[in-house]
Order: sequence, then structure tokens, then C-alpha cells
Amino acid sequence: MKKDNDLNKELLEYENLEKQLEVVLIQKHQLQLQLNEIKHAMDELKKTHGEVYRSTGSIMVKSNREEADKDLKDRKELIEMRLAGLAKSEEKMRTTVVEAQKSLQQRMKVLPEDFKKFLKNNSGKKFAVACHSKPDVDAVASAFAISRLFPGSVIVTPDEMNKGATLLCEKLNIKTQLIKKITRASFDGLIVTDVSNYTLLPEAREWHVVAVFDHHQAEGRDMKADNYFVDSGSPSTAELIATLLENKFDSDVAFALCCAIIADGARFKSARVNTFATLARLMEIAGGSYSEMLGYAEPEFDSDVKIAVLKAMQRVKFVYSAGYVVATSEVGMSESDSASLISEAADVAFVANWKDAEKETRISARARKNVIVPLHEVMAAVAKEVGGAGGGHAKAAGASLKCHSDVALAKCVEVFVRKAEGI
Ligand SMILES: [Mn+2]
Repeated sequence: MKKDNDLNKELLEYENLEKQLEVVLIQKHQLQLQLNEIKHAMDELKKTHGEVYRSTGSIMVKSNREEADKDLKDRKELIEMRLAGLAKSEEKMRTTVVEAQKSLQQRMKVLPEDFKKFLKNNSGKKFAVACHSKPDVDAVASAFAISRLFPGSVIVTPDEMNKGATLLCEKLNIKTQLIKKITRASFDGLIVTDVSNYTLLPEAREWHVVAVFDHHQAEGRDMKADNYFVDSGSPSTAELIATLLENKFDSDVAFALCCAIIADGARFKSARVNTFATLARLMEIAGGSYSEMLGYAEPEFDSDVKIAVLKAMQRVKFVYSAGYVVATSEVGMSESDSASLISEAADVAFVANWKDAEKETRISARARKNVIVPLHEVMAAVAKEVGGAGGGHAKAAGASLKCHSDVALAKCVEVFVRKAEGI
């Protein structure tokens, strides 16, 4: 347990370093915007033949071309100097972050031994292996792989799976049950995959959680467990589990894990060397083709989903602020698919779904690669301000908020812009 605390401390320190780097990147982004404005003004000045005004504070004063030109050049020089300074600190900080990452990875290497110990200590036991709410391919494939290690175990979900997960379960004959329908006394405890907070699996509060396998960021992690196998640097829980299992799985488990790695990596946007190596190794055992796996990772949308996504697109509102195109929309279902597709065009998309029964708004947030502000932080901050819970990943995050969708969306944009401006 003490070691877990040490590791958690190092993880938090690492995340802190990442935050500091992020502040520098935000400052750079701001200065770059100012520089673009000055360059634009210089171009305009070259073209104009009429009178020239210069703004100081909130007033405009009459000026002449030479004075205005000199003023712009001075400002440009100053900003370029500050940018050069920031570039230097960025380089330094990147080195520190990479070193911290290496040291953390070194610590993570302890995991296989811990995992073996965990298997040994629990051999012969029967567990319920649980996924998060609306289980996706990563959650189900991870639960499937873990359940196979403990014969007699069952896979449980709090609610209905998404389409990819449903198709995968049909193909591999994976049986799942609702967590509410099983009796706790028949099992030696709960193992949780692809989640480590109670918001996305409230039922876990009633259970003794033996282990958590997850790859989400530390923010909002509140699940109490005997063992944590958590790597926030892993693009999927499946990749983490495949690495721990080495080669101890059959072709069905390998196939499921392949689909999960392809699904969660969003077409390898967040892939690392280990992702490709693991996928190649798994594919050989699974024996399926990549395009077949892609069919489970990214299944064709049902017509009602297509309609929902198009409605979300019709309702898009957007602002251009702090150098980013920020889009918002509202929809009655499929908010995460909508957010993904809207963010193909915008830099950031927040899509809301008001759940009348729960009296809360579900938000799905997606960002493009160029966005520096981590969305899981935006979601956590918004939840703190309006009530609810939020978290996830830097480019894909979500929240359940205790307010109406219009208030929720306005807050998302406000917090995002505030963070992008470094305020
Ligand atoms: Mn996942």
C-alpha cells in the first residue's frame, strides 16, 4: 500500500510538471496570437494612404505612418524576444517531463511482478468483473481478458453497452449481466476495468473492490481498491492488460484486445511504440484481419445515431476565442459521436444531452491535436463550479453536471477560454 502511495505521489508530481509545461505553451500561444495581429497591422499600414490612428489603452490617438510603424516594430521585437525566452523554457521543461516520464515508466515496470503476485494471491477465486457505464469495446474486452483468468467469474455492466461492444460480445459469445442483478455473496469481490471513479460505476460502492485496471487520468480518481494497475500513459486499458498478460491468452481474448486497442486509440492518435508492438503481437495470435477488427472498433452508425449526429450538427453554435474555434451543440442521444464528428471541423466541441430522469446534463467534449488545454481538466473544473463530476482524457473527456444544458455549455466554453487564455 505504501508503494502505491509513493507511486501516486510521483504520478501527481509528473502531472504537475505537465501542467507547468502547459502554462508555458498557453503563454506562447497567446504571444503568437498577438504577433499575428501586429503582422496583420503592419500589412494594413503598408496598404493604407489615409490617416493613421494608434490605440493606447482604451482610446485612439492620431498618429503618423512613421510613428505607427516604429511602434509596431518595437512591439513585434518585444514579443519575439519573449517568445524566444519561452521557447528556451519550453525546451528545458520538455527534457524534465521526458525524464520524469522515463522514471515513472521504470516504476511502472514493477507492475508485471505485482500482477503475478496478484494472480497468485487470488487464484481459484471467483470475481464479478465490472465495466463503466455505457461500456465500450475497451471496457468489455478488458473485462473479458481479466474474467478468463479467474474461472467462474462473470462480466457485469451497470447499463447497456455501445454498439461496438455489443457486436464484439455477439461474435465472441461473451456473456454479460447487469451488476444490479447479481448477488454479492456469490463472489469473492469486484474487479473493475477501464474506470476508477464512482461516478461512472456507482454500484462499486457496495462492493469490495479487489483490483482496478485503468488508463484514465488521476483527476477524479476516487475508487477504493486493494490493487491498482493504472497507467495514465496507456492509450487503452486493453494495451495495459495485454502488456501484463504477456502471451497468456487465447485467440478470442487476443481478438477482443486488438479491437479495443484500435477503438480507444482513435485511429492511433494517442499511440506509442508499445501500442503498435502490442497490436502486432496480438494480431498474430488473434488471426483476424485489421479491417474486420475495425468493424468492431468503429462500427457503422445506426440510422437513429446518424440522424442524432446530423441534428447536433444543425444546432451547432460556435465562437472564435483565444485562438480556438469552440463549437457547442445539444442532442437527445449520441452526444459523444456528435462531439467527435463536430471536432473534425472545430478545434473543440462540447455536446450536451439533458437527462430529464436524472435531472442532469451529460457533456461529451472532444479536441483536436493542436489544442493545448486538457479537456479532462476543463470538465473537472466545470463540474466543481456547477456541481457534478467530470474527467477523462486530454482530447476526449466528459461530465455529468447538475444543471440545464444551456448553463452547462456556457460554463464549458467559459472555463475552456479562461484556461486557453491562461487566466
Ligand atoms: Mn478505455
